[in-house]
Amino acid sequence: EATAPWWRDAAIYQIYVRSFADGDGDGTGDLAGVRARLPYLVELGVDALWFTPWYLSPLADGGYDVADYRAIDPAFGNLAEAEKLIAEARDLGIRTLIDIVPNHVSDRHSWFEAALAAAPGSPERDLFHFREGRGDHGELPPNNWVSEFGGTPWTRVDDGQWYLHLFAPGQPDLNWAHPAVRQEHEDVLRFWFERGVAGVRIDSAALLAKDPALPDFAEGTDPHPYVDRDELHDIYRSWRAIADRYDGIFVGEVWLPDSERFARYLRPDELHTAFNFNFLACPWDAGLLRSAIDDTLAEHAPVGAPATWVLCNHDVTRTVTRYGREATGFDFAAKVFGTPTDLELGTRRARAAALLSLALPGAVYLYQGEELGLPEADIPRDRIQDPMHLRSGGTDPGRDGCRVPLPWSADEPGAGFGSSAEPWLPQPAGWSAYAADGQSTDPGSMLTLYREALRLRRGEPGFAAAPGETAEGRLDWLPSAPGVLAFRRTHGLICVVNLSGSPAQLPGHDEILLTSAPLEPSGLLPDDTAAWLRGTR
Ligand code: TEU
Repeated sequence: EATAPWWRDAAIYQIYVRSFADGDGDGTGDLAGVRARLPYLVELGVDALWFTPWYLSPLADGGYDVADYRAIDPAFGNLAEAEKLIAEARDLGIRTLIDIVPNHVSDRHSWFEAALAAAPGSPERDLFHFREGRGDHGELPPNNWVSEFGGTPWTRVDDGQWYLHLFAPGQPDLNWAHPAVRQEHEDVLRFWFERGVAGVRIDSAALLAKDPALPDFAEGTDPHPYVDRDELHDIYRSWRAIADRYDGIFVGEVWLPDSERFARYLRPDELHTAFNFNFLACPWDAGLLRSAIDDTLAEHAPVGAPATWVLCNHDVTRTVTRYGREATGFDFAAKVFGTPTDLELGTRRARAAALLSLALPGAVYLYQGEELGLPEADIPRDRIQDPMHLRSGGTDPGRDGCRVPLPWSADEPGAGFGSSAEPWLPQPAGWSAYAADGQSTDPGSMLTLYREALRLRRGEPGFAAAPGETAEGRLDWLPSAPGVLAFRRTHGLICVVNLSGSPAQLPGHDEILLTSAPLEPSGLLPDDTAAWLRGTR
């Protein structure tokens, strides 16, 4: 009998290496730090680790600016150590996913350095998008596109040509119409699969292909000059053939408003899974959450792919801070200095959201520090490193507030991040209160809740699929009071989340497995909390 594919219902832990744990005491997280904390990850109960880029990089965008896809940044370790880490994790039953950044390279990548040294029109320049500018003297950017980090995505070089970078100037976009670009990335995939990785997250997966004319963009232009172009599917079909040889999987960062277009990437000959972030972007509202869940399941069902559920990642506001803000009108990604938050409320909702996301059918991604209930940190302006900060003239604090070095032990300098060296980003006052060591012995902590939930998710038959179903099984909504979400998983587990504003009745006669907060004395489920029950089959 064939075993169910592991990735359909895996719990995958996202490691932002620079901020996870510092093994060599220089204030920057590294592979030695991760290796030392593998027992923690085993105890947490995750199936796989996804490492954000760990390659050689000048860190102009936290490592999403890669100078060499086959080398580990010396700040993090070296290749031999990465191989050891992959093997050690594998021995502990934990798989490794890496992050491939195909849309762009670092301006310190040898290809780009060669392109700069070469003349306009040279084969070296052809690997990128170099163009003449507009205006009488070529002094204007070649088109009207806007960078993800604000302003024009074009930078002019000494000889007067401009190069395209959808992100920071230190991230020149590759020309995916060039066969050498395809060849190189296929080699890089093989390189890492050969080293034992089980899967690959594909960064900005819908942006690689560009209209070769690089025309101006106008709202409604179809096809879009650089989003979700048909050429991408051919690229991912070649990638899939490589992955299949190693039993490797893909998770694409493919966020498209059109669910049919999204689903086109999820095919037996393309990507296994993808992120759509509708769940992450959803405010704390029962009706909206239910629609986000239903829409996500509905877009995956026809193509037979499992959904992925994400509450937080290295690009967005930490969950407790997000949910502690007014449920109406917040933008999950846009960050504003000093936006007030109610951390007590946010933490209650984040605990409930943890039980909700871990009960949904599909794979779940857990961003480091979420299991500690870390809030978004306010980073002093002069310490911000994220290029996103430059968008809108520095009024946006960027994404560093969710990338602060983790607190491991309350009584050590830097909250136990690794040494007495100052962590690369400042930890806010009170960070030690979130330390993993204190939480691990506290039955009421966020860490204990995550451990319990992940343990049940692995072992509880209520999560299991029925015969003939895919590994992740099914979800059926149960009748419930307004503002209460209640659903049943294939083999009986029931999840109830109360967003009604007042205590709610639990379905009768079911054994309670886990709650995100104590029940009311009357046996009611408090507002903004969740429960898992063992239902009848
Ligand atoms: O993000 C891609 C992406 O679409 C981002 O612009 C995202 O919309 C933004 O961070 C707001 O949430 C990926 C990585 O996750 C991000 O960290 C990188 O900066 C980016 O690619 C460039 O590689």
